[in-house]
Amino acid sequence: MHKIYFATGNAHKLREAKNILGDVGYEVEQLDCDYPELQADDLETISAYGARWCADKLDRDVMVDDSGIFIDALNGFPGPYSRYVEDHLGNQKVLKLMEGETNRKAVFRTVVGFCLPDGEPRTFTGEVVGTISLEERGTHGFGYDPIFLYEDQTFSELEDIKKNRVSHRGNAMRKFARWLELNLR
Ligand code: ITT
Repeated sequence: MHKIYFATGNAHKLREAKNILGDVGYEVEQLDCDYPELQADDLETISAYGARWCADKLDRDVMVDDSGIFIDALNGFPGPYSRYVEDHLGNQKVLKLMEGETNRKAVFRTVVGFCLPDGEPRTFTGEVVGTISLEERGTHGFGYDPIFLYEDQTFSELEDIKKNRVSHRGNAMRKFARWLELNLR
């Protein structure tokens, strides 16, 4: 199996997935499958549910990616609600919530979900630890990238290729690719 079908509506994730999985020999094709976003406290449950839902609906193997940013000082918020917070608050309001906060640790997490038709979904988790910057910086990337500092640069200050090497998504997708290699290829 050299092709991976990726159900996502997010063009930035698709671009990153094509690069990450392309580097380890897989072609990625986008699927249109708007799976219901389960309200759950953990990305694993949401991702597994989405993968199974799409695999059953489309009758084919499907990969999904559910991601979020977990900010220590906010007790892990926004975590699984990252999409909602980005759409309704945005980075400036997140920075406002963090004003005066000295603990700026944050973890970006991606859970890749994969399912074959009539199969059990599997999940592969990738993380990267960083800090929340004091202001938005950089022009690359998307979403929370301008406020997520990895070492001394925000993800938005890194070229895609560098972000993918260390990112939550890179780590999760490379884990998934190793599993595919051993189990399905
Ligand atoms: P899907 O169609 O794949 O579900 P989505 O944009 O809804 O796309 P998520 O729910 O996984 O994706 O993303 C949660 C939020 O986190 C959303 O606001 C994204 O923009 C943001 N996000 C995800 N990955 C990111 C990354 O690598 N860098 C910055 N922000 C990211």
